Amino acid sequence: MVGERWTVVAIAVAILPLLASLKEAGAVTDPFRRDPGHPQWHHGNFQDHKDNVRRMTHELLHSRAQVPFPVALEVNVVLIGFMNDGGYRFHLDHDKLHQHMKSSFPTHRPSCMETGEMLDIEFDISYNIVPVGRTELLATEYEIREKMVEKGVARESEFGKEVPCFEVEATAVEPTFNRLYSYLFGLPADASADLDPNRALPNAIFILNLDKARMDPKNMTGEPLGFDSLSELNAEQFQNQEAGYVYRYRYNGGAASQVWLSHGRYAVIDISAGPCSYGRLESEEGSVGHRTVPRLQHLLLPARSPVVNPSLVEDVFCGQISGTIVSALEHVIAPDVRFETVDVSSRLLVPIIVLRNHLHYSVLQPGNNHSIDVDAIRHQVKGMLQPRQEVMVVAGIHSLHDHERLAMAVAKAMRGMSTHDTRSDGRFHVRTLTFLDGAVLREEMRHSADVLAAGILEMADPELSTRYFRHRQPQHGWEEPPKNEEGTVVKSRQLRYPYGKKSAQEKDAKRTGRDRKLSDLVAPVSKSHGTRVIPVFVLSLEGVDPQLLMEGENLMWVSHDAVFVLQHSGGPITLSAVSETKRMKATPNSPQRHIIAGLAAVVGGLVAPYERASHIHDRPILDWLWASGHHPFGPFSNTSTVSHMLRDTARRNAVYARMHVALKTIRESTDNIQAFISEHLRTPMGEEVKGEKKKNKVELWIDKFYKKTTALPAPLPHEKMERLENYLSTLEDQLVQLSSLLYDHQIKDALGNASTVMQSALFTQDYVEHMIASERDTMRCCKVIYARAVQSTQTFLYGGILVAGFLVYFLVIYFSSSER
Ligand SMILES: *[C@@H]1O[C@H](CO)[C@@H](O)[C@H](O)[C@H]1NC(C)=O
Ligand SMILES: *[C@@H]1O[C@H](CO)[C@@H](O)[C@H](O)[C@H]1NC(C)=O
Ligand SMILES: *[C@@H]1O[C@H](CO)[C@@H](O)[C@H](O)[C@H]1NC(C)=O
Ligand SMILES: CC(=O)N[C@H]1CO[C@H](CO)[C@@H](O)[C@@H]1O
Repeated sequence: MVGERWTVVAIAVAILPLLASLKEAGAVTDPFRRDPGHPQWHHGNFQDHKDNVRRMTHELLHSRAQVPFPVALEVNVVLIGFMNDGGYRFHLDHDKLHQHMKSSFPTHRPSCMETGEMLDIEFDISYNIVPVGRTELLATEYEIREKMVEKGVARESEFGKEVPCFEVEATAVEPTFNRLYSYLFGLPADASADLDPNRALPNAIFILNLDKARMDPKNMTGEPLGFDSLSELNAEQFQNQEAGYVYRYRYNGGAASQVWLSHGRYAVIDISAGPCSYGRLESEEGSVGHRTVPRLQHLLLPARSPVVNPSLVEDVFCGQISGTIVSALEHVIAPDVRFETVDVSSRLLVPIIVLRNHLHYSVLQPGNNHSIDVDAIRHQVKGMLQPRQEVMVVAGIHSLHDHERLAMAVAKAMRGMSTHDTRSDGRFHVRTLTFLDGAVLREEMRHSADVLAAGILEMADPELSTRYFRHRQPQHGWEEPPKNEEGTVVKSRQLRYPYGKKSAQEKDAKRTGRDRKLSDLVAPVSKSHGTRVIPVFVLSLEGVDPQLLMEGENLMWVSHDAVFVLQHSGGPITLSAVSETKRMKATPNSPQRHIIAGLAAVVGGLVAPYERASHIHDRPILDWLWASGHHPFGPFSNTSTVSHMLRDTARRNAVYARMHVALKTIRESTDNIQAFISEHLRTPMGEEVKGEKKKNKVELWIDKFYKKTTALPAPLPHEKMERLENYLSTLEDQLVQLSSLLYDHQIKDALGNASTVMQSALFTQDYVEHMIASERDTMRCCKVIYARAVQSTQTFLYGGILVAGFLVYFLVIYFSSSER
């Protein structure tokens, strides 16, 4: 009996490993599973960039050449279906793509959208090209096929025949891509939802080349595909790779596209989907057409020349796809910055001020189409905040009738615009559209924002109100409200020059701001220290033109300090934005998405992924390719949240803004020193002493004096120069460290360090100014010594030459006269 039992146990022990090994055999075809020994994704080493970063940083600090601060950035390009296993069994050599990207787009310098200036930052991009295996390819194809829904017909190409069209809801296939992302980068399954700003999470661009014949939804077997479907194609199958249908993605019901930005930290480019076309009517700018994203069909099955050279096709495709990758980099991974705001406040107050001209409904009441979800807004803003910053979102309703000035402002801001339409009967028709001018609104509202916001906060929580606002009661009836109110607020240090010239409005506002204050409403209030207030004005209007929009066919308008959103119950408004053959519609009833978009721009400094400042055109230009996806901007999106990729960008923007200010300050200081020295140091001929030209960089005097590479006497004491030089070399170390932190996505630490750098730059500026002022004083009383010092070396030489000249002159005179 006992023996029998032992045999059973022994058999069980023998069978268990067998079962386990069977399970493992099954796991080979199990996609997205990392087995032990799976090659680990390798986050490149900062050491590879360090020398370059240090060299550029040194140059930046020690020369007057406009060298930007280098920030190393790693981009992962994931290739799916490019190893003779995807559509057309096409092969793309990942080394070739790597070389191509590295040589054609090694650096990128973002700009500030508002000023049009380039930031003092340059991305030094390193590419990781990651090919994906067949198991994952088949699994992805299977998942996408499962989610295809038939939606009418579409044209295969510009003039092609009409074929059935299938649509894929991108949010439905997103979990598959999330798994792929976690699998590739060795992260836990829910990594993309991680909110920790200090976690190093990679950015990725997925490029898909799927086999449309294999995933043909007209031929549903309902079974996952096996490896046998990866076999070589015969000529007929090759010709038939488009499989007589078209599929497209829609992100949460937005415009149909073949590229989209996900909720996580990746973007997707599917070259086998589409073709799609979207853009704006009557505008040649940035429209997406059938050839915007490369298609293998055009390369491998050209209509005219039937013979194609495979390696040539690979080269051409490499060039084309790199263009698409660059567009993703410029628009979603390393985009421009909307406003150059340096926000060092510890608290952020977002009062949502609803101004309505009716009593029909309240947009703050939940459960309606027009409702504003304040919690969701708070959550989104939190995602873009800097570490250790806290946010308070409050909402309140005011009646526009109670605030005459604001009502007048709204009336003043209405503008007319005539457009031309062709009606369905072919007749030409002129229409007048009304829109609200945001700049006019802002001008009027900015003075009332504090007062209204304080009122709302008072209602919500009186205790918090005293923390954010200090009520100042004039002690006597005649006492003016304090003049230094603006001084108590942490100001964002920035210049507002819309592309060069300062707006007259801005100046005007400064001048007349105080006397227009709405002091008649509530007792004067002032914001307390360390609070940044971003008012969101929601204009809930009834009885207006049902087609009323704001500028630029939008329902939202932002300036660097306020957000304006329009809400009315007019019908869907037809826009000039077109997706395929349909014009997009704006629903002015639901303000939620527009509020989030506005706050993303002001709080996070995010630009819409279809905009970019262009220095060739000297204005922002549009490119609609990335207009679809997980972001709240523009007519083609239908999402009220901000993706993790853009949230990261928002946090990085804060670091960049600080760096920009710090570097600008340092540059100004060194320029000041340089100017001071040039003023006092002249050659005996009265010319300024010029630095030696060394391959387009000018060495600074401070460097020369410090290193004693010049014999000239320094007008500034050596110990002071030494202190400055020490400061510059510490700064150099700090900057290199900062670049390293940014490379590793350690945004929290980077922000802390950037603040330190900015502060010390500001202190140094003060120090330099002080030093120059005191030295100027010294110079004034010691003029003689200074003059003598200059004479000491060069003037002796010139004097010697002069004496020699006279001697020769006299000799000549003497001899010529003695001959007589
Ligand atoms: C459907 O799929 C089967 C097997 O995968 C294949 O043999 C057949 O040719 C396909 N039919 C069409 C119309 O694509
Ligand atoms: C847009 O998004 C909302 C909310 O997620 C959804 O209810 C609506 O159906 C979407 N629109 C379209 C056209 O799918
Ligand atoms: C929201 O709008 C849709 C269509 O525009 C309508 O069918 C639905 O009843 C509305 N919901 C509410 C709660 O008003
Ligand atoms: C100058 C400075 O603040 N350096 C800090 C940058 O961040 C790292 C990591 O948090 C600190 O260790 C440094 O002291």
